[in-house]
Amino acid sequence: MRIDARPFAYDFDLASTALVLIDMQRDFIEPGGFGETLGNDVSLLAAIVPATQAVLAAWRQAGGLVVHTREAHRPDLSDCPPAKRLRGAPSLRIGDEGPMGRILVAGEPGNQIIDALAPIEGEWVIDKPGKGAFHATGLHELLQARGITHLVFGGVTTEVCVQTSMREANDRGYDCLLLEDCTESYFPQFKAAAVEMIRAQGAIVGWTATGPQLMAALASAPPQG
Ligand code: TIU
Repeated sequence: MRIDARPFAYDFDLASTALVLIDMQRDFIEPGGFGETLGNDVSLLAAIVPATQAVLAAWRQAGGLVVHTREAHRPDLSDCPPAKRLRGAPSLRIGDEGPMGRILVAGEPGNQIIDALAPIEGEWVIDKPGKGAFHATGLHELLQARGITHLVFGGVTTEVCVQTSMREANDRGYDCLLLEDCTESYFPQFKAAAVEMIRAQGAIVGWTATGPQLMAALASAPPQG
């Protein structure tokens, strides 16, 4: 399959490509979670939910692998370095009790993926203690075992967890595509800059395209199997 991406065409094969949705969690998208404790207007992020839902539905229909990630710490915070915890908002830090349970802690209501994009059976859910999806998760080994070479990214936030994950993936040899309308930042100027820096210098980190471009490619492909 081919997408007329930027800065040039992105070729991929469904069987060796995963859709990776980064941290579409209540903690970032809904009021009362980690994102808001950091002083952000979280309402900006909800805007990408319909476009992301459409892509997820099309990818599921095509039979592709879906990987969801969650930024999540163990309840004892043994996987949260003090350097990370102490740089949060002083009023409500990682592990503290917030309106949606303990902030950024696995199993808490706020840590769940939003209902609109909830994982279904057979999809991977990777809890990650860092910003990047490859740090301390075993994701690379899982993807290698499955023969995955290409990753299509969406999620939040563009310049933090999405870009970090794309850079980690790029260094591990994956061809990475970012869906611009399926990613968002609390800072529109940071999103714009991240998108530009990813595709600059001949796709130095990866390619960019839109959800409808991906869906058009899926629709034009011959049926699998
Ligand atoms: N603060 C911010 O923009 N993002 C994060 O802390 N985590 C993710 O991006 N998921």
